[in-house]
Amino acid sequence: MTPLSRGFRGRPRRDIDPARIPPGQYAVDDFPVLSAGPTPRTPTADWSFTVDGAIDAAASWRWEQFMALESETFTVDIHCVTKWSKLATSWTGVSIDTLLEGVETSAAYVTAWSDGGYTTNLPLADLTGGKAWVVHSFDGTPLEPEHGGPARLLVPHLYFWKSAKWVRGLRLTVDDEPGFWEAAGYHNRGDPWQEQRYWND
Ligand SMILES: Nc1nc2c(c(=O)[nH]1)N[C@H]1C(S)=C(S)[C@@H](COP(=O)(O)O)O[C@H]1N2
Ligand SMILES: [Mo]
Repeated sequence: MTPLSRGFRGRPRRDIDPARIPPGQYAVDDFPVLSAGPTPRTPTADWSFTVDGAIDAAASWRWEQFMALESETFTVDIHCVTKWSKLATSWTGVSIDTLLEGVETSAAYVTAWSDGGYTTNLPLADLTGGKAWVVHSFDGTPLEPEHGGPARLLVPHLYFWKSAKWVRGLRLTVDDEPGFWEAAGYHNRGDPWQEQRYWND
């Protein structure tokens, strides 16, 4: 019998290491778009990124200033609460550690806010220590507006709703303030490995 080339039966799926798929998730090859409203289109000429709230001095970068910050290109897996995971996604952006350099704060929480009104809340500790970025490129090309361009938050170790698209700032808060989906019943933290999908999970 002629061995059947795998190529004749369609392209085999990328080898997927099951250990990289959190419980209840499945891997996808495409890149779904999930937006709660219309896609804002802020020209980079009008764009800025602000860190403010419970800190002594707010900081703000215009687009050119932001793009001049030290950036990193890195590969991570992302996990949406609607159960798709996308492995080995490549991004370029600025580490939150860089954006918070020199910031003294008693705040333990952060609200990320976006053009269009979206917000999401996170413990400050989930944004620091090399775990989160504001990214401007996906796969080596400028981030598409549908996926959050010109820039989005990326917090790959939490469900993807924490990765605010069209992000414009981080507000440091002393008290934890539920964001858009968190106030609507999604889990406050959203760790995919603990399946923290909804408020009581
Ligand atoms: N500003 C904003 N950010 C957002 C959302 C949104 O509706 N608005 N949706 C969130 C959700 S639920 C997911 S799964 C991801 C989807 O990102 P994608 O469209 O690039 O896949 O963005 C998150 N960030
Ligand atoms: Mo999502």
